[in-house]
Amino acid sequence: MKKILITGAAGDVGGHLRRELAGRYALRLSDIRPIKGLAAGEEFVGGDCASLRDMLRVTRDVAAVVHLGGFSVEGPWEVILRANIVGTYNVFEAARRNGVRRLVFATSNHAVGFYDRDDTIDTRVYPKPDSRYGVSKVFGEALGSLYADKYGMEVVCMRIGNVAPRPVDKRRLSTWLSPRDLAQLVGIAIDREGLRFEIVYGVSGNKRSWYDNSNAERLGYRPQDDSETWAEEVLKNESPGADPRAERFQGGTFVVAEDGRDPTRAPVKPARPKARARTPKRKTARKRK
Ligand code: 15L
Repeated sequence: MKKILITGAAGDVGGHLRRELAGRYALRLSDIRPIKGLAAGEEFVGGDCASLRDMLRVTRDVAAVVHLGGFSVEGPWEVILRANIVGTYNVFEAARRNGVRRLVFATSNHAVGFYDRDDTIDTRVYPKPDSRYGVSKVFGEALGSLYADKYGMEVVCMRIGNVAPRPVDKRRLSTWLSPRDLAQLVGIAIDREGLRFEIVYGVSGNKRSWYDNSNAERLGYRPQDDSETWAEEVLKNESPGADPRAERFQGGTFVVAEDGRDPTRAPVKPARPKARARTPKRKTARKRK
């Protein structure tokens, strides 16, 4: 059984992938956060993508890397720089030095989020990132191209839409990727012979898709799911968006977002401040008389 490294394995997409790929590959899971409750066939090797040293340790003796790690939404530049620019470089470079030929890079629909919702785009369009996060994904794709051409690595960049058990809103009816379609696409990206550099859209066979995913189909991808199954229910619950730019462009609220949370999710209630722990008074040493 091939041993596959998944970086960022503690995240949502990592969770789906672990479940779907169980029994197909031996999985080495890596994340900056610890992962408890390992299943059979899984091992955990902790590490921070921003450390080349960590990545050299983590990428040793694996057949392929699936790089999901990094910051997964818009964020401050310093955060994106460290986690996604430096982090992605380290993963590619460590894999190269350890002789790992195959790398699957989780890029994002936000690499092309400033295309209009009326456009249908294929994988050869010029990138139009909608955020600093999107720019970091374009960087990763460019790095993949360099490592393929210069060092002979085999790289598949998967512009993931939104992985979830079902589409959650109108925009996601066009970008949804079901967990089993995700697994099918990742399986192709790991196992298909004769790849050099490929970009594919990580989306299910959605009727409302904005993507011409013929490159993925050429590689053998046959999605089993279509968001249309949930369209009626999703549209019934959809409330009109506040910003016309977010409605116009494929990237949705990422085109206007500035801070470091998933802007497409409902606002999180601010946590109530915890009662301050009382610090015990320091005993002052009595002066000797
Ligand atoms: C992404 O790239 C994010 O990682 C994810 O959190 C979602 O926001 C997704 O895009 C999306 O566009 O729905």
